[in-house]
Amino acid sequence: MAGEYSVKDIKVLEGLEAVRARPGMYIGSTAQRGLHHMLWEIVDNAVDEAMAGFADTIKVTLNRDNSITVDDNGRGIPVGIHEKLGISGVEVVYTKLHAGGKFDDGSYAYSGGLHGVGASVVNALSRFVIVEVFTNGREYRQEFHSYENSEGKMVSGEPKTPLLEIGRTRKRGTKVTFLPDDRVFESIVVSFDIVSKRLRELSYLNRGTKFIVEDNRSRGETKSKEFLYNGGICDFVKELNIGKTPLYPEPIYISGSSGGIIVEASMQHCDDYSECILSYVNNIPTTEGGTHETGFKTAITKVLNDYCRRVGVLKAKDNSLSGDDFREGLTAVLSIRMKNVQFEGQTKTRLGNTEAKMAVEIVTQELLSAYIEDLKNADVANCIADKAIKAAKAKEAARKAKNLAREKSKLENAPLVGKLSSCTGRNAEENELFIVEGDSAGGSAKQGRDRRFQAILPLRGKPLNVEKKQIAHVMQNEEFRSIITAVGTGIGSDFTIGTLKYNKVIILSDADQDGAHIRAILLTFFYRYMRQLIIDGHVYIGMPPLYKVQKGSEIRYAYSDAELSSITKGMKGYTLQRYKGLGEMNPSQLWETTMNPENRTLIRVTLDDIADAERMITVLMGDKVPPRREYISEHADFNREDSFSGRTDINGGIDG
Ligand code: TSJ
Repeated sequence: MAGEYSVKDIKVLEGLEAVRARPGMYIGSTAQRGLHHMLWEIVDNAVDEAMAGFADTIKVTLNRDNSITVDDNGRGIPVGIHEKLGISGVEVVYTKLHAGGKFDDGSYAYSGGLHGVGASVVNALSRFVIVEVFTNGREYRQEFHSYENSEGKMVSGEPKTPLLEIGRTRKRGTKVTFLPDDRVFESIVVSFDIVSKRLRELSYLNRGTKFIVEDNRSRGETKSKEFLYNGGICDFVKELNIGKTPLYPEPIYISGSSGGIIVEASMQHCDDYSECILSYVNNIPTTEGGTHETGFKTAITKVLNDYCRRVGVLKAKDNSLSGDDFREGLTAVLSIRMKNVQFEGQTKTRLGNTEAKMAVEIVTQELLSAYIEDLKNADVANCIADKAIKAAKAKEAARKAKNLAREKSKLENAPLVGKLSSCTGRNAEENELFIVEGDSAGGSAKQGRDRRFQAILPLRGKPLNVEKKQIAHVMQNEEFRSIITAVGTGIGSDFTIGTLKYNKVIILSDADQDGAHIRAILLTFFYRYMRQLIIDGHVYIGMPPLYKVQKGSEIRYAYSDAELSSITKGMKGYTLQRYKGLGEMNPSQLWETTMNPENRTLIRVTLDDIADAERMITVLMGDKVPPRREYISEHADFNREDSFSGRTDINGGIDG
């Protein structure tokens, strides 16, 4: 069998060896993200089949040996011999770099993969891949493997068998099982939660396709979840609005295409003041937005201003309302499909294609206008117009209040940030702002810090819960005023990252429920009013120790219960102090354990998943009790790990 493959596969295998040599180039990283990326590459192929209308069920199975099976009930990867390459379709997909299951540029060009690298990369980075195809009453199977040969050289993604006809079957579809290579990845254990979240998102974005995840890894019990939304992105919007009060019962839905770009959007306003637009290109979240989102917003502003003028809510002499006014309280999901996607931005999650702006603007303008102008929808249109007028008035009132405050502070010549202890250094790149819970901890932090680059802003008591508050209200709040002034960027539509005064903004609160609440309020504030600060990775959570272990003159600190037991294991005659708050540490202890860049641990707050963050924030910080109770009873466990999952959903990662 070996001889049969040797000649024609030489080139192919060289290709896959390149993937082995530099996996990061193909899947981003070899950490958890990269591992899951492998799975998404495979799932994307099945999603393509569903989008083409040939499959309606996709299942991901997590197996005991850490291998993963993905199957669909579509037409099956073509088993015929590829005309030019002389090998089966299955083998093309798995051994040709960039073949990725797309045989021509026709109906399959919309597939997702972040890098779009395809199944061959997954093959190159797996110990084995087994492909089973069920089609035309027959079952086929081919295996691939990666191994170290007798000369100690890695052979990657080599066919172990040819494509074999196994027998007869009544099934239809493709089934792929692969074992990520533990010689490549830091860990090969896939997260059930991450898979569930992504499949749920995919099921919203691909209406009518059932996604199943099944976890068979723990002995005796199988965990599984199923996602199927016949309402597609409208169901998504409804779900995001759980815990809020919609102004009209059904989300607006539009779907059309222009210039070969398929556009789909759903939107619904609620009685609160936040704006949440989730956008996707080819099922990939565009966290940083981009051209499609711009086109969407432009069209909404235009259509709704036109409506307001036509019905006389705006008179000839009135200025048009701003986009912000129409987006106050708006939840929307925008999903487009297009070819040759270009990503830009800090995290490569902003769409750059200019043609996308045009297409979305044209489709949205036409279809939203048809919806709004339809007499059947007069109530909806009036609700939106009403809401926008109120928003504009509130903004005007806020502007006046702000000017007043500015005049006043000019008069008194009092700096707004009375409590801030700034640092002496002027290099924003190096500077850090610690927002510290409580005056006493604030005092310790001031004495303990390195004043050359660390500034301290103590917070007295609990800050205002900004969720459900209008921006004007937030700006009148003294605590937030001092934060806004200290950070230097401005907020909301005035935000500019260029004037940021600190590279790191670090939240330092106690390791108890109150501390978790304060942290949640502050994160909500940054998420709602300075989101870019989070997206660009400037927001951190400081981690004070939970315990001090002292034996004689030797002192050690433990940051978790696990660390405490490992420190005290076998130790005799020590004293243990549990820190209930930051205030219990003296300045030098606080510096040593929590502020000194040499020793401290910071958690960087990241925003992978806006849908998730939105859900968590409205549920935890909003004013409706039942959903909050539900969420807390699902997640509550106020131990260390979990008080940190207060920041999660806005997901964290450790940074030295
Ligand atoms: F690529 C892959 F191996 F990763 C993979 C492909 C993995 C999984 C789970 C599913 C698939 C897959 C591919 N499912 N369905 C298909 N369909 C095709 O490849 C296909 C079938 C028929 C035709 C046709 O034109 O007749 C075209 C294609 C692309």
